[in-house]
Amino acid sequence: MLTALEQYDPQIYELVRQEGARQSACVRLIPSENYVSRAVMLASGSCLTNKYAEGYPGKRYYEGQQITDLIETVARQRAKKIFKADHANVQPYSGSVANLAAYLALIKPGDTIMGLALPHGGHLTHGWKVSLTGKIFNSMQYGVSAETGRFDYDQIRDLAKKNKPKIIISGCTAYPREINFEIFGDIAKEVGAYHVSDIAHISGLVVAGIHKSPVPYADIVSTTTHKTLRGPRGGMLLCKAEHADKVDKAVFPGIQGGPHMHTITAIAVALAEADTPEFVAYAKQIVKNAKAMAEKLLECGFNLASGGTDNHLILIDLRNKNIPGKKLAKALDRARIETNYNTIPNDPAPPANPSGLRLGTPAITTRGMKEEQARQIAEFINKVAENVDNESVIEQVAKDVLLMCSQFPVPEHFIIPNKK
Ligand code: DSN
Repeated sequence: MLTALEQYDPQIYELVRQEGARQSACVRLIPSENYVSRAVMLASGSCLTNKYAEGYPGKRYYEGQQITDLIETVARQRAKKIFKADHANVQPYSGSVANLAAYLALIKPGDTIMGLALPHGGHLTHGWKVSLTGKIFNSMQYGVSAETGRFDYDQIRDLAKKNKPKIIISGCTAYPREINFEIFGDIAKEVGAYHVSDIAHISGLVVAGIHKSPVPYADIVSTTTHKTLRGPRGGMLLCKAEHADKVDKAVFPGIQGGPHMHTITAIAVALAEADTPEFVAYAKQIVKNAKAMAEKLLECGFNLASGGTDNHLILIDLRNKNIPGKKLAKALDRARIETNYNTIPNDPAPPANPSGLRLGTPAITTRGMKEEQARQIAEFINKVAENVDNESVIEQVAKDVLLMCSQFPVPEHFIIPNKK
């Protein structure tokens, strides 16, 4: 396939090659990113991209569905099996669309939803005001405790009793601690709300049994299929049997048209990969690496939101270091360490230049890095933070990172040969 690309469009081939080389020659710590397997990559780029399949297996609006029906059925069965769910919809184009579909399956525009505020680690689509979900629903937001950086479930319960939401959303994009989905489910029941749980970040940890699953405690569970789950970029909804029809109708025809069958094919592959002992070992190592990195960062004098991590991500509060998150993220990028600047709970700085830095270990763990490398990366981060205006030190760190990367090559399909 790459040869064809090179012959037909050398300009784009060269850019794809350069991006492959970039991803190979840096330490990627953005917690929502990963490296997918050769099998997932091939399925994503397969002939299934050519097929329209509006509808669901056995009930499509276009002909020629002999194979697509089989593929989507396999993907749904695999999702139901590994998440232990009654029903799975594998068609959402992304996590954002999946979340919107989950809400519209259960409630009407104008109804009240209650999710975690974006600056506290929630997602745009949990009702943040600039998102459609914050405009078409009456959105109330909860936060994390100012003292602990963790959820104060009593506070969330009080807020729910006061605001009487129709949906309570659990799940986060920048919360480093275990989430008690059972309590979220109880609170929702107490106030007569539905519980929608968005496990986009931790779904790989959930299927591996490293993080407790929300499936028994939520009406609908939403996830992306990449991140820790290590599949293609896509979304998925899991739900109890009673909501199956409403969920399917909300996705199609409610929000989407034709499903991306090439993505669904790759999701099916990723779900099979996640159903293996190797994946469980991978997920365990993600958390071990995050804990080792967090401990070393603490030793280096960094403050961490909530004081550490239970999962794949770390949120550094840089206020004691007096370095804006964006400045450090850019210096780290020059040192071949890829992170993202992020708000911290109750951040006094604006979101465009916040006080935090978000890190995660899914991608480095896929490369085979272990606790030793995680600690070493924390030391690199410290060195850059201490020399944020010193380009020669940053250049030296970049060389050290490159050496480390060469010792932990990315999956071989990622290396696109430079024939020049
Ligand atoms: N943008 C994703 C993340 O980085 O967490 C969430 O959708």
